[in-house]
Amino acid sequence: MNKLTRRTTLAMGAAALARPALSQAKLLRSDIRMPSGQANLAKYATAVDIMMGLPASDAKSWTFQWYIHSVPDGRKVAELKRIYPNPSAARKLAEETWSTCRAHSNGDDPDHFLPWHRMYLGFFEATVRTILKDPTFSLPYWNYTDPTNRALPDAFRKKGDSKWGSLYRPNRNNGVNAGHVIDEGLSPSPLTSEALTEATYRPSGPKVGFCQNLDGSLHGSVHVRVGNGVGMGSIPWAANDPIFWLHHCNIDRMWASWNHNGGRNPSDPWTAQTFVFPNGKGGKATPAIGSVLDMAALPYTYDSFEPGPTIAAGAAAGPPRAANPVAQASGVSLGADGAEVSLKAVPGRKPGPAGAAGKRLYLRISQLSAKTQPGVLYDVELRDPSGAWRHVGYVNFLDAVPHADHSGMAGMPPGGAPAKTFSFDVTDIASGISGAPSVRVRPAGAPASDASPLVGRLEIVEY
Ligand SMILES: [Cu+2]
Repeated sequence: MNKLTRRTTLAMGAAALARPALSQAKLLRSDIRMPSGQANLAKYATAVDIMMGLPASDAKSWTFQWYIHSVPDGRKVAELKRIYPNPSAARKLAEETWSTCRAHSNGDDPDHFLPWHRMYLGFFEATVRTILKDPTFSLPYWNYTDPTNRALPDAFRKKGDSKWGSLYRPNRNNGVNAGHVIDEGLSPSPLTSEALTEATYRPSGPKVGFCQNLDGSLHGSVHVRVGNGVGMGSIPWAANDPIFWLHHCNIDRMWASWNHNGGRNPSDPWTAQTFVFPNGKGGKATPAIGSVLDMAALPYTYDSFEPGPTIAAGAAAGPPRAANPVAQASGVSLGADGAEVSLKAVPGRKPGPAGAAGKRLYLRISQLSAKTQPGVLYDVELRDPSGAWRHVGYVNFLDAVPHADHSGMAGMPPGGAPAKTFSFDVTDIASGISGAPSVRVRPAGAPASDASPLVGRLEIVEY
């Protein structure tokens, strides 16, 4: 699955950087392994160093940029008071923009994930250009879907290094800063581009759609495997790790790839929703979702897109059908070893055989919650008709831990469960199960003892 062909190297590497920056030329976001990516990575390390030295009251500072995603421990009000003792325009901008990540909290629309982070990245990139006085800077990306590229890039692991030290953070999981691959011990790897097979952006039938799939699976897995509960593994701390921006750059590239392959973004009134950001030049911007949906209209592109599958126009079209629940369980607490649960057949339904009349079966897992981050992925397995456990996929609790003062908190149910759902096609495994289907959810590693992870709902639906 290595997309870095020699052709791409030649076409997109040195040549792109050598080209003089014309005002209307698009900036090229490159793989960090390419010459252009390497050059931008060095600029990035310099910029992070400068940003970390700026006072937090400056919208160009590292802390301000991190706090846009989320101020940890519900301390937004306290931090506003500490950093801005007096009213000012800068304070107003902080009030408007801190803790405004609009996708990872209870009550948020999960479909905001991609456009909100695209804007966040774009204004961060503009901030770096301002700081470096370098209009040619573009964010590089870390492509961990390539199985040969799954160790945290070297530049982020050099503690105290005069050139790269700004990119180091201690709050990473065991082995990560020693260069172990972040999917070590996991088979199959969770770092796949499976989300690219989704036919729609939003949920459709039993499927969660491209945005939520990418968010929950690939995006969440990288967060959880890279950092601990005060690092990449926890939403309020994640953007303090410099790898955050290269991770999200790759996630943005996955979105651009899905569009490139024919996936269509929504075009209804949802696209009029606006968000607020510092614009990187001392002012403020309030872009609408619709302004970042079309790659052709954006000031950057990528050196390489993920190949297919091609999403045919109207792939998800057809008369609406019901997704019929076949078997369910609720309120499953995961102990130190996880849990094994036997789903109860929905009255009047029996869970198989499926596949008849073109029907498929999906295992849907939703309403996840936890007190703190368990710090591990969970392996989901389903027992097939022969009694063997078969791997279905991974789930994580990245955005299942409530964090105070985040947008959406007001409407959050007590102990709240976010709207995000994981959905796996289990037709091949579940077809032919005659009794109650058994599902096993087990931690891949030792979960934090105080996390109390809970899966609110598990169901198999026929569609
Ligand atoms: Cu993220």
